[in-house]
Amino acid sequence: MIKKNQTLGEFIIGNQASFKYSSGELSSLLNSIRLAAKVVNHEVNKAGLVDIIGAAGDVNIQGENQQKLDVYANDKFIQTLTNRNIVCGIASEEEDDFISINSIDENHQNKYIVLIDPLDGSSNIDVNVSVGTIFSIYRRVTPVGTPVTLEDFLQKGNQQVAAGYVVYGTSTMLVYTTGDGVNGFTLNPAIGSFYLSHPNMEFPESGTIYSVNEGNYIHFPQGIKNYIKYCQKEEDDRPYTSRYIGSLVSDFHRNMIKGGIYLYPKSSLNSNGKLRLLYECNPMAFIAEQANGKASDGFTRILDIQPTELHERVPFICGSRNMVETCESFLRNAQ
Ligand code: P6P
Repeated sequence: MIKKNQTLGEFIIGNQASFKYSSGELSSLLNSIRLAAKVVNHEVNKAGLVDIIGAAGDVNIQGENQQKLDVYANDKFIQTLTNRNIVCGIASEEEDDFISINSIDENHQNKYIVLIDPLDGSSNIDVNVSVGTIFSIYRRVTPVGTPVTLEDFLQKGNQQVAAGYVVYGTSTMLVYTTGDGVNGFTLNPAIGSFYLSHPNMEFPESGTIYSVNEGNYIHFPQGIKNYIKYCQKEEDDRPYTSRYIGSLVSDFHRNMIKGGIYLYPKSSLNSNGKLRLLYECNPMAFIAEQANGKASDGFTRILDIQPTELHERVPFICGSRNMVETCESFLRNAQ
């Protein structure tokens, strides 16, 4: 039920009945993410003003310098989700292992797990370029009443019940799906409410923007090299425009609005690419498909990949359906 300018809270409640597990818990979960997003947005917007940027000194499991805003965002999302006593487990890019949330009465009655990339694009924090939060929600598969196990987190992306992102850009938006299309909400910072600004978001079937770090060109597989040269060729509606922000959420969001393709392929430097399957590729792939786009590793649908590790990486090609399928054909023909 779409009413322009309704708040995110009204939208969540209004669509609760259409959600097949409409127990109200998912609505409460989404509202806790809404709250955490506002708290993190406040801090992101003043990052330059307080001594919160700059490496926290720690290094996360990804081997990346942990920026203080990464740590802050991670803490806020975990704290908010835990305090609301809604989820039974959380996994995060910033946490080596998953966190079992012992519900307040210790009987593990909560049914949902959340996987998050609390601050994606963190290398952009210090240079005032947009960053984002990505979240992915599943129902647990192990028995209610017992602590969550790794099995609950290693579900295929096609089992997600909801996924979304927050983009902290020129304006702050929360974009999410529960499997019934994709809707975007823009934060009015003056009053702290998200308003429905982009109902029924969809990828244009084709586009003229390609997003890839061409600094890695010499390390790419031949099929990717051939596709990039195709994008640059003078004919039909090409050459395309190259746009690469260095924040998946921002490149994805722009491509969904204007049409385009995002690629983080495998290379001789990263045999499985860089992006993490569970809390980057799966949620973005769910959103992409709900917006009539496509997401694969170049050969296999992202949402059909069986995860084997919490922080595993996969090659990621995502965006306008026709562009992804053209790229996949270049990869197949180069085999
Ligand atoms: P590179 C950010 O660290 C991220 O995970 C994505 O948000 C972004 O698209 C990509 O990595 C950038 O990686 O290697 O091009 O700097």
